[in-house]
Amino acid sequence: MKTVHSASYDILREQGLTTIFGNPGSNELPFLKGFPEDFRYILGLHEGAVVGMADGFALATGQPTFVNLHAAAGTGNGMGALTNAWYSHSPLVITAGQQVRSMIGVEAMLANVDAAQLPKPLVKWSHEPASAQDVPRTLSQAIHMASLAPRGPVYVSIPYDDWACEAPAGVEHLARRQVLSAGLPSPAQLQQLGERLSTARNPVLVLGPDVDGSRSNGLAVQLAEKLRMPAWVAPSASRCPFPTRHPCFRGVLPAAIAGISRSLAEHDLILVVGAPVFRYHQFAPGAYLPAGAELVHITCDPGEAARAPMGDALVADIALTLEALVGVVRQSERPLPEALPRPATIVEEGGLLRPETVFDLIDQLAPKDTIYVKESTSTVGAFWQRVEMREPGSYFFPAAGGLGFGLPAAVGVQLATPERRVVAIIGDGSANYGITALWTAAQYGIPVVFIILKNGTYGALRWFADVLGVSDAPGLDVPGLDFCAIGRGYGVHSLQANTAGEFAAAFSEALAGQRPVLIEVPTLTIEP
Ligand code: TZD
Ligand code: CA
Repeated sequence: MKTVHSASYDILREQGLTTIFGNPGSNELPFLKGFPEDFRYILGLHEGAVVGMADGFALATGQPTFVNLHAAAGTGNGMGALTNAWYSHSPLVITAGQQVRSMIGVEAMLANVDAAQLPKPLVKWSHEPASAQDVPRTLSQAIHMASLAPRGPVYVSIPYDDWACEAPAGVEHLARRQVLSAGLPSPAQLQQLGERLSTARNPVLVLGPDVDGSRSNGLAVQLAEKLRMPAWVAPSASRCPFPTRHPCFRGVLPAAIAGISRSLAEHDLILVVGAPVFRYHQFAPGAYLPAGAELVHITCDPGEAARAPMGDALVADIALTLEALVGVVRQSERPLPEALPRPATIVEEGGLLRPETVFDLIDQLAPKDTIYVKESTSTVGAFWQRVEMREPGSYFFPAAGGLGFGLPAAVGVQLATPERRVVAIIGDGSANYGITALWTAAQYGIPVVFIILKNGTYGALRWFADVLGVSDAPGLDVPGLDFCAIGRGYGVHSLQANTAGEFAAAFSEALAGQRPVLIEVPTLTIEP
């Protein structure tokens, strides 16, 4: 007899979901029974860390990634992390164990009452199959739903008495299904857009995370070079879509309405690719666009296209569309933009190190293809200025600003990308939300270099408090944390660095080894 259990594992195997991120409970044990040898289970000690690690893995591989959580409580613990997965189009297939079917109605312990409702609105699709026989097909649907554009997390609740049931006849067809999408604009749409770009007087490119997500960074460079236009990163950047020392590179746009208009003044055509228009943050009202400017938006996400407050939009595959556009636009005669000046080296005055100095040392010492996972909110601007990123997939930041992504995601990205080194740059505030991922790094030998910038405060909130005129808010400082002791407690080799020399030595030692290392660096607070 073929069971629901074996049919489901066949589907996961054929579809390439053989790494399972999870934290188990009794409802999940029947699923984990007879765990196949060609699968690997990555245990996280808290579901926020489980989903964060899976998110990093999914973003780095671009593939649907399987998560197994415990009932309602485990799902709830993971939901903060889903805010980021939702906005980063991360294809997470999240499953949770449910009580046996006959015990859900009486609300026995661990019954996930109204399970499909629980993770909404942070998933694309959520379901509890109506019968055991429909579990394999539901998992197949979940994988394809997560993978189709716009990608995103999905959720399936599975009663634990389903796994031992007999699978329906014909179930083997599910494992081999291919569900593909095609998304090239029509020739007429491409011609029209190409003409609009070729005849613009002063066009500008604004690139978002889905350019990096579709590995189209090189195509964005070709388009910028052909049209000789500057390239900005869309506000609230969660990935790096363009090489940061290219002459066309202009930096990350501010996340405010007025600030964007100011930064893009003088341009007559703004081409936004692979980002929402726009992911604003601080409220600074003003004109949405500079005077006289038009905006064209290419996105894989109909929701992004429809909700934008201005501009025209084209919903299409990012990579195919950029490739086609490079072909149809005419080579511009304008001079190539001039590269941004490099920021001056900071003169340290003794006392606490400045984050800029740490970043300069990282830029000097790290391999050029290093992957950075960043979650220190007050140092984002300094980081983008000072650390070169060249390759696709070089930068990950929480896409919804939900803290607890960085530390676990770094572990997931490193697991997915053993051939490149992952350096996680995490604030002393942020580190606490996902700290248990240190244990997973230590136990599975995942060699992330964790750099904890310890300024003793929620630095970005101090800046925000000034912006909002709040001078007396409680709860903005985090003194008394010893990350070396915490790191050792979770089994991670941990070092403290108080000076530039000590940091260079610790970072070099970490890079030379093949195990996870935590470096705590006491730093000054700077403005974001
Ligand atoms: N909780 C969660 C889950 N996400 C959040 N974004 C916040 C709280 C609020 N928050 C921010 O938006 S930034 C920040 C908090 C608490 C401070 C982070 O402190 P840090 O970084 O030490 O990581 P900086 O460099 O000191 O700002
Ligand atoms: Ca801090």
